[in-house]
Amino acid sequence: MVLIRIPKSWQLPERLATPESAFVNRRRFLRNAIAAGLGTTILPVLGCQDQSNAESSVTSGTVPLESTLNPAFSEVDRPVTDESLATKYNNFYEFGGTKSIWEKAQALPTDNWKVEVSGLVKNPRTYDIDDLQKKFPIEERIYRFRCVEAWAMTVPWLGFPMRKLIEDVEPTSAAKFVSFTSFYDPKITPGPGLWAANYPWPYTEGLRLEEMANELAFFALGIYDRTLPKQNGAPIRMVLPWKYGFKGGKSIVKIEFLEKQPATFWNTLAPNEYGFEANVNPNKPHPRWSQARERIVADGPSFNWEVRPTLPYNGYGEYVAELYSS
Ligand SMILES: Nc1nc2c(c(=O)[nH]1)N[C@H]1C(S)=C(S)[C@@H](COP(=O)(O)O)O[C@H]1N2
Ligand SMILES: [Mo]
Repeated sequence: MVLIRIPKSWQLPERLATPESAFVNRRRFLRNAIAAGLGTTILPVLGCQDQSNAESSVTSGTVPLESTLNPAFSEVDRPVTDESLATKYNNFYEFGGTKSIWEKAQALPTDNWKVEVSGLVKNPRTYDIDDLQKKFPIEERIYRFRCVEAWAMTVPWLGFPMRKLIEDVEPTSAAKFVSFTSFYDPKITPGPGLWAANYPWPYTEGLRLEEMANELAFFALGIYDRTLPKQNGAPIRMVLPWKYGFKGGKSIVKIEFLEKQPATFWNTLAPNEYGFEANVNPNKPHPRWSQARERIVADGPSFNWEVRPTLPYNGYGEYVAELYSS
């Protein structure tokens, strides 16, 4: 089959404006520093900072990743989010409780990563990331992405369907649920601070086995034609586009096939706010806010972001509604 690749919005030349705006800001800062009489002393210091910034950019440690665009998921009803937004506006509580954690997340040690798959399977295995890349053809899928906080993005993910991993490890007939555990090391992942001292680390998520076997359920190894940036959950994270974003655990180290429904992070902390199922549903408000609408993450203050009606199952009902018919 021949795939004709249409350049995506984020590949078009106007994207080149992003580094330029960073440069303009730096110049403005320099001008202000000089106006404040700091010019001579601050200049050499700035030179050093420039270098360290280059070493820890939003895409530090990423490399290009080849993929084939899956024609079933080549576009959605809205533009792809700018890479510079998707890589700088994150939730990753291991590194803090704000959206601005991308620099702190650079501390995540991703070399020699292992993913242990165990529990009720015929072939328990420990994969490294190269194994996964070689074993499973890497597809690109453009999915809508909806956080329970009522903001949304559109992300070009690179990875493989979770179903491929199921076929490889062969769950036994006793397996009904799957638990997914994220990287955790209190020396490296400090969490959001003292107010969150009781958080049930490590971050865990869970699915019913049939949910994991659904066509949409995806393991991402990359975004925007490169391997995953650390703040986005390098080197492997879950993507479940019909569920709220918190179901998609980042930086997965362990996958366990189980008989019983596992405990999960947000559900343990606040069961009345974050259910185990957590399907996107405009008619089921969060106890503290409506889910009828969502805001599309964009440059500038959030009150200026486009507001759209929330779609049932985030627009993926044709794939997943039958999982919830009984
Ligand atoms: N390990 C871990 N995974 C996580 C989170 C987290 O805090 N820790 N946050 C979740 C939430 S609430 C969302 S919305 C998405 C955010 O993914 P992004 O930063 O790539 O947009 O990651 C999810 N996965
Ligand atoms: Mo979220």
